[in-house]
Amino acid sequence: MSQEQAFWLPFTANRAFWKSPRVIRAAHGHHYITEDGRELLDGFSGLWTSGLGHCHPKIVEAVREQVGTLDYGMGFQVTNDKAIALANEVTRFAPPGMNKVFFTNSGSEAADTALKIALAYHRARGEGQRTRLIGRERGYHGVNFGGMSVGGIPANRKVFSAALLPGVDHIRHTHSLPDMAFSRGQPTWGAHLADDLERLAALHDGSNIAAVIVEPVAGSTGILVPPVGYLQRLRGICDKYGILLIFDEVITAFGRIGAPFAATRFDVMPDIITTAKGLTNGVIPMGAVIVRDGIHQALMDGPDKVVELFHGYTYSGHPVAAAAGLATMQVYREEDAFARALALEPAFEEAIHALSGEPHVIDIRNFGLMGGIELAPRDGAPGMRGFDVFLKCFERGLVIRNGGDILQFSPFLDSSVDELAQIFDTVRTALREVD
Ligand code: PXG
Ligand code: PLP
Repeated sequence: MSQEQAFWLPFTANRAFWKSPRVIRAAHGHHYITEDGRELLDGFSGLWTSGLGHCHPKIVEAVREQVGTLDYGMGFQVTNDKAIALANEVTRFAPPGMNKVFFTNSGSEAADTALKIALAYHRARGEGQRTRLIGRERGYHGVNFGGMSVGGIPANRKVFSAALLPGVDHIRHTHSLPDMAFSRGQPTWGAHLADDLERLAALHDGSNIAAVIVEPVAGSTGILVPPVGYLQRLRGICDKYGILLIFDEVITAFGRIGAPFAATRFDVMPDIITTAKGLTNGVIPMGAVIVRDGIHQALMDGPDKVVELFHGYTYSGHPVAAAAGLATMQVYREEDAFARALALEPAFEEAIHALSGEPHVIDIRNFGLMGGIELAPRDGAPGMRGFDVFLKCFERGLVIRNGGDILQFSPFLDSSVDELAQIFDTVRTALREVD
């Protein structure tokens, strides 16, 4: 590509990228096709998005049909049939008592929407003093101002420091290499880290805290698996002080950890769930906020012709996205996709942990079909070794993702054991090649 290109890529080293661009032009099933005709195995299910595989015929057909029937419909004071149907379908998968769904277009918007709903809820109940929001170190809740503020990724916050929301604190993250390296599944050490919320409740008085938002399993910062008992303890502390618990399930929902939601798998019920990605199998952008009935009810209080929540997006409940979502929910059921993911988990765990002892590897962790391999950073160049492994894998026909020096894996819900072997054999070769 000799000509200067206009496209500015997100979360990408743009200048290095354009020196040797990686461009995909098609996909089918578990593979991508590049612009120069190479077939690549997708080891990341899109970007955690596409658990059912690319271009699933039933979802493709539903989108085709919908775009020729209702391309867009006004979403404020009017709606469309597909948005109504999808909200109902989503609640069939959601934990009991969580029967109201607000649509957004991304996980970032879902995070900001959830925080606003939390504030509105407390105010509607006469607890308008509950304004403080609590996130967690190493949390990722997207890149909009709310999500960035409760998020705990230093690089995402640094440049925007002065514009972060006021009144936000963070509890400690749950990862500790000395205490849990090479754990399989949930580490047994670390439930006490939830008590950090007690510290903030004491400091600010719990009655001033609106909500705590956490990823049940943190994804973007390298698969941080909650210690046994940690999420239960967090729930208990929230109950003690009347703090809402928000689970950001943008990654963990819809089969990624072998269940409809992490709430189901861990049997810990949040008050609000945010999701996106697997909601439409990544086919059309869409996110959602699912709330406990009582939260919605508290806001349905004033005169009935007055808007209850001054919030929404032009594309909230977009009919084509909703049609993709409906087809996705149907395929999850027909293919028994969450049970298949759960059944694949032991093979995935074996395959990823077989890389312990390979060069540079200082930790391997997994839960559901989420896996991370942490590499020792190069002296003075953090992240570069991970990036080089990503590039080597790409050259060898495999797409993975590196978050700095942590390699991340997100196979399809119906990946085969052979594909898992191909993924980790390629990574092994790459690890032996990089310095
Ligand atoms: N919350 C969580 C838990 C996420 O994982 C978002 C919110 C934001 O969603 P949108 O749709 O606005 O991107 C995410 C997104 C990675 C990676 O490398 C993960 C995400 C995005 C980009 C990279 O793991 N997750
Ligand atoms: N900016 C302007 C000028 C707008 O008119 C709108 C929506 O009408 C927005 C931003 C928000 O866009 P969206 O609803 O797609 O988030």
